Amino acid sequence: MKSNQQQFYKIEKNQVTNFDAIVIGAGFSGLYMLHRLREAGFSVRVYEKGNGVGGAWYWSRYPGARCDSESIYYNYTFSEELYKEWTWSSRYPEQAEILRYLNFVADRLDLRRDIQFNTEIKAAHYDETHNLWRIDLNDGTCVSAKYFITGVGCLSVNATNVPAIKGLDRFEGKWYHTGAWPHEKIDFKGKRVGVIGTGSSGVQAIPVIAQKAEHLTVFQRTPQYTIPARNRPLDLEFIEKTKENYSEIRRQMHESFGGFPGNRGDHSALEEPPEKRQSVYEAAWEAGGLAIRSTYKDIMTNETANNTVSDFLRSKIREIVQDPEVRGKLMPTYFFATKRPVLDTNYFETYNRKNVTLVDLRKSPIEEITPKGLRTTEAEYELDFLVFATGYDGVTGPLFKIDIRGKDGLSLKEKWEDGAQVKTYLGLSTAGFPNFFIITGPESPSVLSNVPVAIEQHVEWIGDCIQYLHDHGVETIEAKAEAEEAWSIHCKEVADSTLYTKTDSWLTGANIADKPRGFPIYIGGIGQYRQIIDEVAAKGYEGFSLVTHQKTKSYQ
Ligand code: N01
Repeated sequence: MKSNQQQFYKIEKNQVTNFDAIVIGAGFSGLYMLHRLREAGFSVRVYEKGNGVGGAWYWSRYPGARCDSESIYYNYTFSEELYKEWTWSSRYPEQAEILRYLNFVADRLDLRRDIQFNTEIKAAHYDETHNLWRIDLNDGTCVSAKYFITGVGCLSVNATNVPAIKGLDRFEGKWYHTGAWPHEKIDFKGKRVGVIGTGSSGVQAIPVIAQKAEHLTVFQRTPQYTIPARNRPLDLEFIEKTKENYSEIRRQMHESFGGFPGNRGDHSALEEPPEKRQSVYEAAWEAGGLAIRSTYKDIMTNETANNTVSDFLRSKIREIVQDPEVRGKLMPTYFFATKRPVLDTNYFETYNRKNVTLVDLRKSPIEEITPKGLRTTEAEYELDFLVFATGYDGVTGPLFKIDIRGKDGLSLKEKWEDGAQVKTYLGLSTAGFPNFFIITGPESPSVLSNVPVAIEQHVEWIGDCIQYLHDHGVETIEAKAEAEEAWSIHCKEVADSTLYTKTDSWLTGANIADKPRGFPIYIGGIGQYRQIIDEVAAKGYEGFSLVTHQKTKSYQ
């Protein structure tokens, strides 16, 4: 089904219905996947629910939304030209700027002509007779493709977590979820606002809303460690230097542990004299950002080592927050960074404001949402606006929103949920689902790395794989069950050798009732992961079944 090299389809709605590849989502993943396959001459169609490109950055427009990867690393690196044409304005890019960047990429690479916006993929079923994926869209259209590729990401608007709290339907005020924020401006001026949740989204939104609202009530279930972002404008000299060093920066990003250049600590926090360790943590706190996590090699693997940095961060909360009772409520107890670490701008300082109240939900849980506000076991809080910063059904949630079925009608949800464990081969594919690829899928580095780097790895691997299949006359590629079993065991062993699995979080699935617990992220490092997947490809896609020259009926 391969089209001529460089010959692109002009696609009008309903005109062409069979493609070499169909991709879901026009975020970082889908845009690059489209470009990569189209450049190789394949016909590709991207379906996107939103009315524009951007993926999560199209939807997450909440106040204060900003990425916590530094901007100069939060972009594509596959094209030197593209890299050099774009200039970030500040150390951490705000949501609107990331959206502008992705629009710039879409325009620059002329991607929109192969993206159908305002369209959701409802179902994708593998048709074994024709070796095709049949895909149902929300407008009733059915399309098909040889390859089906998801670029839905791990955190999607389709999988926002709005807790089932009694009474929400009777609330007379307005409510919003941070991950599905309205596109029109919400004016908090003079309003009584409640925010539930103190993860990355809540920590960013709370200080900004507090500046506008008449009164802000924060409903906190788990206190959070956060580190100052120390955001600042980037100066021209720095930007020019970055652009000059493009090749070296790209190399370091791709070979590193987390997708960022920079060294990781090579010795134990416990080998360091306490005064020296304190000064290392102070320097990291002053510099801002996530580097504190990498100051010593055992912060994420040794409880005592982790306690040294957790204690340090608690001491900072004590220094910043004035009211002793509020300070007590804000003191986190879990191992630092075993929930996804968070960066902030004036988060703890916000609790010194007179118009901010902190409610400790562990002491007084939510009973119900009332027409006028929210009632805990201790009090009722009257609210005009209620903001759910309550996160997502992460990693598998976005995939399970689509009825994906492989061979013998097996559904992805049934396979992974009934087996009580996600199983993938390399986080890229799963047995029983031929010609199906998952960009930043479960059991790949994804959300515990600098995500655009993880995306580039996957897109390039998938692009090369599809080219290989075409060149070698391969009809189908499918992960072998034993290869995926071994990969899943390996991922689990790596996770269990760290402290991550000791804390309940959205990473373990603990935030969603009845979700099977696990840790579906490969945390062996992005550089190491690249070596593994590249070696698999170099060995002719070891661990996959490749079927060639199979007679298939053409699909009408
Ligand atoms: O969601 P979260 P998020 N009652 O799941 C609480 C990425 N991201 O949207 O910890 C009361 O982290 C929950 O409490 P607890 C990033 O990967 C990146 O903030 O479960 N509270 C927690 O406090 C991030 O990790 C950026 O006890 C409830 C909060 O809600 C991921 O998205 C910015 C509750 C949810 O925190 C998700 O972050 C934003 C309930 N029923 C997001 N249910 C940047 O790059 C949940 N909570 C900066």
